[in-house]
Amino acid sequence: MSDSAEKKSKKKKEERPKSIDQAALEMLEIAAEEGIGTVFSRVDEMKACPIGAAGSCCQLCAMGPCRLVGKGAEEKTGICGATHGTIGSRFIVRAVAAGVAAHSDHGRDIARTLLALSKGEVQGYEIKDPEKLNRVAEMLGVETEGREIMEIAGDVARKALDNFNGVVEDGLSYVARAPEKRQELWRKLGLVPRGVDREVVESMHRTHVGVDQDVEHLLDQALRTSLSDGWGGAMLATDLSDVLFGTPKPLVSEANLGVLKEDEVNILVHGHEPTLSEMIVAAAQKPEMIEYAKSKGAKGINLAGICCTANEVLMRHGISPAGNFLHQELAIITGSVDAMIVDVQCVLQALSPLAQKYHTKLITTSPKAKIPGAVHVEFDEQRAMEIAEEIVRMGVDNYENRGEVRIPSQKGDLVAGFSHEYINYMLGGRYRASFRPLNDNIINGRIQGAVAIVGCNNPRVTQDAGIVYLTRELIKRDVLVVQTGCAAHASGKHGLLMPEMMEEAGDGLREVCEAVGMPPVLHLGSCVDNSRILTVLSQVVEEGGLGEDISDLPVAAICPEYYCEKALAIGTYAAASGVYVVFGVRNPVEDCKEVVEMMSNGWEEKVGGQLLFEPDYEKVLEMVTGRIQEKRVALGIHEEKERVLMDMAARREL
Ligand code: NFS
Repeated sequence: MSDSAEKKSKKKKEERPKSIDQAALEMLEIAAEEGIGTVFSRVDEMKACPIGAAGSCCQLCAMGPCRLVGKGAEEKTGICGATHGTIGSRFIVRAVAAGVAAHSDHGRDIARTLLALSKGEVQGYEIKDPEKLNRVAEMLGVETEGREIMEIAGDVARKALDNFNGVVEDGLSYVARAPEKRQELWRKLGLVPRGVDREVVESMHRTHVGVDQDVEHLLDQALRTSLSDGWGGAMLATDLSDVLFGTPKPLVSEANLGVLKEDEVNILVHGHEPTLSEMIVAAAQKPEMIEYAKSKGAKGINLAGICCTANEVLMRHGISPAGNFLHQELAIITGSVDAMIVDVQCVLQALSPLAQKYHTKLITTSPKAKIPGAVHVEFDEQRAMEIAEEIVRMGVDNYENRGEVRIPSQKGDLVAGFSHEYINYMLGGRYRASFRPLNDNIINGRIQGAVAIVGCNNPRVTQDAGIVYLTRELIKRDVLVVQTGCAAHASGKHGLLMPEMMEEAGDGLREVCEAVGMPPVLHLGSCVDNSRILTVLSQVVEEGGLGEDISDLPVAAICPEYYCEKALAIGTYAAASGVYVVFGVRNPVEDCKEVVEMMSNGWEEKVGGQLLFEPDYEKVLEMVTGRIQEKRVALGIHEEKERVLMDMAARREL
């Protein structure tokens, strides 16, 4: 690169805003003044390796690492003979397997908690949604008639564990929740997962050097493994969490660092699993604990969340999310976080040295995850409440050690808590809960289609920018948006989850939102709750009038700011379920042309879905709206209907 070109590109990099969130920008200024590094500054110091970034590096064995670069790179192979295609597919299979393992291990632990509860071996848990337990039992083939609730719970948990262990004939139980046609397709293609663990193990085996070397065959394994997450591990995690902790219903809350309180003990739950955070919620609300906080000079205890744990406790208790993935360090820099309790996933190792610079107590709790420098208080369901109280007390005790506190004022109002059950009820009413009104409004064109905007933040792109831009543009075009994970956090911070957003929606979507009383952007929960979206899609197909399979629906999914393997697992199971999926940031296998071709056109032909990568958000918008229109044409519902404003009768009909 010439000097001037280099200067230009440097300038360009400097010009890119780190975030569109004012709270983040304020905290970053403070961090810079104090010479504190964050993920935002480290990303500038660490140039991504361009060889690895595009999928041209294989480091699976000690003959390498091999780099397929330079003149004639496309024709080059690794020392073993592995082509770009093999290297890229192995990367995808392994990333999917890791993502599936993460979600599914989370699901397995919830199943184990349910089993322990059924045997009376845990403290503080109960079955909060017995009706859902019965519905799940039915799905899993567990007898409910005339049986005690704990007997049913025990069998449901065992059957769930069988799904993980692969002790299921004919594949995973929840495959039966998919539309008939989809199930047939999966069976025909041999894509029905045979057990979560089995698929993850086989993925690791097949990608070991010297085993599977065929792009299509390898990527079929990525599809099947991912399905064991979407229609297995994650779906069980969601359903069993609802059984244990309650099925979400809409509630109001606030999001962003502004939810932290200057005069209360701030305790942040961060990570993913709701088992401990549920207990922390209960412990922090105990009158004796609040009294204890008062005895230390605080006005009370303020619980808030980061990342997907935040979504779990938001959805069920209205606990405020303090921020998404890129906010975890910024929260500590406010100087107001007395304890940050983490379990698994998306927890930056940098938190530990950072917490030591401030007064924050960083507490690890999972038997699976320790961080040097953090205090480890291991979680154990048998003493769940005792441990939760111990942890809350640690936060309270730390209140008096605070130094300077600088909490940004920004926070957004939000509505969250849209489970698929609630959406059904909201649309159809208590006595005739159904997706009919949604289908009808898609057919008549008031709603053009639906798009899921999900997933992470990534410091390589401006925080929240893609999520917020695409959400706004889509609702303007009469596209209903559903969200989960850090994307939902972003929308919450920026006020996009409020019913008032219908003002920004297109006329058609706005009419429907007004009639039903729902926001045009629905928060469906944490990342494992993407499984709720699969359930909604299946029910919409079942309702009729929009084709026979998920791949017939005018829908798409976007993960604009992805960073982790879990996101790739989710994107892959969505594609395997027939959804058109676009990721932002960059294509991790860009140099592997065969792989890119297979995941786009190949998968379109095979499973009716695709997994694409496009960093330009305007192009992403074009791509997904184009897809929606294509599907409307295929369904024969594309003709512009004469716009008739809804009268009272039509509203009543809704
Ligand atoms: Ni999911 Fe990404 Fe992490 Fe949750 Fe946030 S980063 S893939 S959204 S917290 S898992």
